[in-house]
Amino acid sequence: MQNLLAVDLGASSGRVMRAAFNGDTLSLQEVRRFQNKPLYINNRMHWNIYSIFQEIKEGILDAVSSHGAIRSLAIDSWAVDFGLVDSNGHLLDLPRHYRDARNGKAMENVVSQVGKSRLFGRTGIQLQPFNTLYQLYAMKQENENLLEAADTLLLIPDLLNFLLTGEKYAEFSNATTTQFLNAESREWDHELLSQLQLPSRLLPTIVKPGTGAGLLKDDELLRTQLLGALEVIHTTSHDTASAVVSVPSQSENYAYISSGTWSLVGTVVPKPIINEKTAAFNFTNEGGLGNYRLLKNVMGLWLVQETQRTFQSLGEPYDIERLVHRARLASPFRFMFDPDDSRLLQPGDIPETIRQICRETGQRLPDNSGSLIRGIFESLALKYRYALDQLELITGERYDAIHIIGGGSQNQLLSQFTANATNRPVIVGPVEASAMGNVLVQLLALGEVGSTSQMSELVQRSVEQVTYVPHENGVWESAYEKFTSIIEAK
Ligand code: ADP
Ligand code: LRH
Repeated sequence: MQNLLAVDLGASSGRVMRAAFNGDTLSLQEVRRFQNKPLYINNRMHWNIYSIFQEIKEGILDAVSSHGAIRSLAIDSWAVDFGLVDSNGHLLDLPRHYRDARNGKAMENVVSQVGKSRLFGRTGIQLQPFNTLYQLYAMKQENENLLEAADTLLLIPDLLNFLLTGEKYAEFSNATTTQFLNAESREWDHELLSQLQLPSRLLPTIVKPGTGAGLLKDDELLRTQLLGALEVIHTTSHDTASAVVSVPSQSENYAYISSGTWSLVGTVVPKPIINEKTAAFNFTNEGGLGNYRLLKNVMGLWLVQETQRTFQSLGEPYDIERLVHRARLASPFRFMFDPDDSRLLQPGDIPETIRQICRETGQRLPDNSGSLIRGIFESLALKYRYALDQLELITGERYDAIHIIGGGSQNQLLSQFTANATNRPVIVGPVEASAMGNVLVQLLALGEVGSTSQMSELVQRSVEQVTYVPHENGVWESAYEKFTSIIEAK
């Protein structure tokens, strides 16, 4: 039996997972879970990276004390965000949170200088205000000193690897999400950056997922004898990349929804698809383990997380299971809205914004918490269908089943709605998809598995899968017609 550790950092929570691999199956146990909340300083929205680092270290110690020696460790996290390190290896400022309001304006400026089609054509990445490119541009406008003092830009998992090992690299899968990696050369796009007068001198060497990141050097951790020579590995360090590695499908002909704070709806393709359709639908091509994820970001369960925060501030702290239960009891299709309305991206009073959208579109308002949550789930499921239709138009394929993976795959009501809205069977699991994929790539790096098909066989042997069969097709078809007319009328 071998012990490996996956550190998986999502925008809503981080966890340290212990994986036990016996040569035939893989099981995951949560060793430590912690909330990941933005830290506001003078109205700027940051990530508390020091607190995250502390949690990771404590998680490693917890794992060693409960499970003994650990063979390797890898970190994956949400995409696009970064820290700057100076030439002495000191972190400059706390990384900014991708939902910080400053990015929208920066994207407008960059688009006006470079043009949408050149930006997409060179990178294959969808235009989203929070991409590293726009964040870097916003930083230059806001505080150029910081960029001048910096020596290296490290995305979150690369930064944490650096804090653990002293080594500075950029792992490929996450690097693609910056929107300044050239899709053709697979190297940093120096030309694009210099057009915007952004410093490409900050960018470290790109490494492939499944390669060594260095040995743990942290003195405090190494005082634990069992951590002798712990190898840190570059997994597919973008959490979505790791999640998709864990899809238990033998063929590559499937659609997935990686469901957590975001819902990433897509498929895998051998190389980026950069054409007029992908540009028009604003699909993205993110790098994976020997393939690309052609996908669309849908706003996801962020809508419910933020609604829970609003309820909490009103003294009504509902947990997700209770909300799903209430939604199940509410009446169907009271209202519907585009979950990707840009007003919903930033933290705020989401229930009120949804009511506002209902007023604008002449619909009934949600009449209680169950009805609000049901409308969110129905609108998400309908938006998944919308993205799936676009995906099929791009690839010319028909996907016979949809795999839902990640924390949101525990939401039985949303899984059923997704099956209904798409009229496809929905297969759910694994729940801890990013951690599972993270470990699979470690096993590949260690030579314990030899191919991606062996990896998905391993997941199939290790994880229980449940299938939801579509129901009420007629009702959902008419709901979808209404939905498309509402979201396309904007
Ligand atoms: P991320 O890593 O993007 O922060 P996760 O993959 O951890 O997100 O998914 C978090 C979401 O999963 C929660 O916001 C919640 O909606 C959903 N979830 C978690 N537990 C449950 C549950 N028991 N039942 C239904 N949904 C759940
Ligand atoms: C999901 C995710 C997603 C990105 C977003 C910033 O956690 O990594 O793939 O688009 O966060």
